[in-house]
Amino acid sequence: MIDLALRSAQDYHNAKAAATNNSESFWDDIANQFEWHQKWDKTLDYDFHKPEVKWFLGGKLNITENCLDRYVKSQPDQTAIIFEPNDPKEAAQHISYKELHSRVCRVANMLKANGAKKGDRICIYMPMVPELAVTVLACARIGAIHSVVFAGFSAAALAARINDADCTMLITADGGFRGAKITPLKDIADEALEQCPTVQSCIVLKRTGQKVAWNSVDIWWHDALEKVDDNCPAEIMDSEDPLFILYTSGSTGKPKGMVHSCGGYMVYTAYSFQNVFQYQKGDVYWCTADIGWITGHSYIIYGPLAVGATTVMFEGIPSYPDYDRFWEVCAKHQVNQFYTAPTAIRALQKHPSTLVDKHDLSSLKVLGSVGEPINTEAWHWYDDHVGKNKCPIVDTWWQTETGGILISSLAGVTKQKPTYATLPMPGIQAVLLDNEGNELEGEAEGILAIKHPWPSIARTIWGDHNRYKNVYFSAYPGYYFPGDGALRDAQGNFRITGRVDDVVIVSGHNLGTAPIENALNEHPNVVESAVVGFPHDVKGNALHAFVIVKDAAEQDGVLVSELRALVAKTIGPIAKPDRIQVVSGLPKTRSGKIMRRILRKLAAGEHDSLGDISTLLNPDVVQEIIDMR
Ligand code: 7RM
Repeated sequence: MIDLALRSAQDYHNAKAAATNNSESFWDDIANQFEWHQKWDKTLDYDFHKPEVKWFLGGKLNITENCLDRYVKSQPDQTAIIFEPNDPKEAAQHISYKELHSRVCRVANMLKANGAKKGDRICIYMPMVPELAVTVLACARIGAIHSVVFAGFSAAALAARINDADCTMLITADGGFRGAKITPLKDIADEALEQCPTVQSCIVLKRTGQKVAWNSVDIWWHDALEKVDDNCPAEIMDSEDPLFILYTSGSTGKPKGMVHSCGGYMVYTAYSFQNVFQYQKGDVYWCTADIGWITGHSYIIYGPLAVGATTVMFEGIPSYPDYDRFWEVCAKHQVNQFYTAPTAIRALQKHPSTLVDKHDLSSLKVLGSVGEPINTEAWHWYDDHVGKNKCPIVDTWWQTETGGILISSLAGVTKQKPTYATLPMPGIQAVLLDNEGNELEGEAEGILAIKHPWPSIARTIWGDHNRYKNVYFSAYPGYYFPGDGALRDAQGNFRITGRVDDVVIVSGHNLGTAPIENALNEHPNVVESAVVGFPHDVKGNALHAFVIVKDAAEQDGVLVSELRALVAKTIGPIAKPDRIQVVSGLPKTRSGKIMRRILRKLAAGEHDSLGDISTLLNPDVVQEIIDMR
């Protein structure tokens, strides 16, 4: 293993001081622990006004040599990936570093044999099976730029992403298992490819065994693999060469293809993984995200493998075959670090806690949260029932654009504070700004911004550098602007309050919708809520709350008055929602983020201009909400 570890609060403070005083020599020392074919001649070149960021300029490397070859030498038989299938009756797989290296090299040769080369864009639309991780790494092996599209997206969404990057190859599967359902990936891919003239070959993995249509571009994975061996020297990449593109939704309909580069991304994901989760050799680490999201890229594949860890890949869903699957898998594989999202915690929290308590979770040492602010109730449930009050919880704030975790406690090393992401990582200069862009000091609430680059910041938006500039660097010149609001306590801990675009001005008062949701969520019968503004004759805007309840039998009238009183008590009468609507679900993205844009339209009665809702996790609830009003 390489030694990147911060083991005490003192280590953290020293690292932070070193990174602030001389960021370049700080990152040099860390980057020096990786394997480079050629050392960089300049550590950092940046100008946030242009904007341009480059790290380890002139450095040559291949990230897969750092994730694989290095550990084939030092720990060939150590498990790299534990694969837990959707169906608990199917055997789990333990893939060693040696085996993973061999599989990656073979698939890399398969890609090459079918025409792929350095710099090509390859779209990956696959279920959460080991071949997905292998394909991602195989692209990196040959210097092709991978663009993973979450296997729950529609044909239209897939086609838009393939075309945006002019991908020449698609890797997919016949189908994917998800709980009791099968996603017909090949059918969806076929429909998408009707609109994708640049795709010359489509390699299809057999997973479900279902019948699929066959076209001239199609090649079976197993046939193509038979023709190649596993000897594949790594392509030598420039530190700043793109490693991958990953699409993230923007405020307009068109998704943004965030581009990450080889050197900086490797250094930062490894460093942050090691220190946030305090991973120790031999530990079993499980991140429940899908590889279709940045969390899966950085903290299932690259970060863990770059430090020689054992990482669990789970094909299924938390509710299948029952609502205790997460805990069953934790016990089965003796998981030490468990990393999930608040939306999953809240969903599981609705079910009897005996489902958690019946499993032996004594292997757990660290719990993590990512994706949205974690509300107080969910934080404590996680702490009490899953961690048994013995596991530090790391609330990790970051984005697709940041590549890695920017604000989080370091498990057991720096102090945690419920619902606070806490302190910036060493090298991350997080500040709070007022609306005019002035930096706020001490205890304050404002707009979160980052002053100095870190190695894994996205370098551009694929094909649209101007949009990159406008979205992230124009609102507050000289800063990276993530679009989130935050508050800071007297000790410097940050609490992310939500997207700054989720602020509603009611009768001239700026109201963040997140604190109102937190207040609503305190009610014992509320599982989840979302609050949005809608136009109001008198107040300018008024608030509409959508709430999901545990017990639908409770009288709506009683509940509504209790909720209004609760908000008045917690925040103030001004924050009382005008409307409170009980719903069975909230429209969410596939990664579990509430689509407030759609709720705003629903609250405003603009049912006809909802835009494309087909990429939602649950498009049906939209109609349900309309019908119930
Ligand atoms: C990793 C990921 C990014 C947005 C971000 C925030 C929200 C993520 C937290 C959080 C509060 C957290 N990437 N967010 N983590 N908010 N606390 N710990 O989710 O690109 O998909 O989303 O998610 O608003 O800007 S993402």
